[in-house]
Amino acid sequence: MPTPPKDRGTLSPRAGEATAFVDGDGTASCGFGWTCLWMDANYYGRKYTWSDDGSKNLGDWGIRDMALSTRNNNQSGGMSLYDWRTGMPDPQIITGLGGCLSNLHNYGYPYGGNWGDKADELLM
Ligand SMILES: [Ca+2]
Repeated sequence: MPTPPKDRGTLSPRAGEATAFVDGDGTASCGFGWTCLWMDANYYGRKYTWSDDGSKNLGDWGIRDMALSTRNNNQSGGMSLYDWRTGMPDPQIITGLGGCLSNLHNYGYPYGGNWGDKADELLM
């Protein structure tokens, strides 16, 4: 499994931030100022939320290669998911401000296949 690129994925879990998860209820609910990931498509499965901008190594939360739905309700800017590749550019998929992606299986991956269960890093 590729390791984090230099100076990326440096923000570790903090108290009060995404240290617990809830089960998604099938709606893209994500509070203002927050960015949310669900482990199943269509906003089901375990839901993780973050409010602090920065780069997060999803492995620190035990959810590397697991995300399937996204919602970006942060206060400003896009949210990127990265798949770390060794010796190749790291592909990214962006969820625009106020936007959501219901099923990453539906988004083509640059090296073939789709984005389902690939994200290693969240940058917000
Ligand atoms: Ca990956």
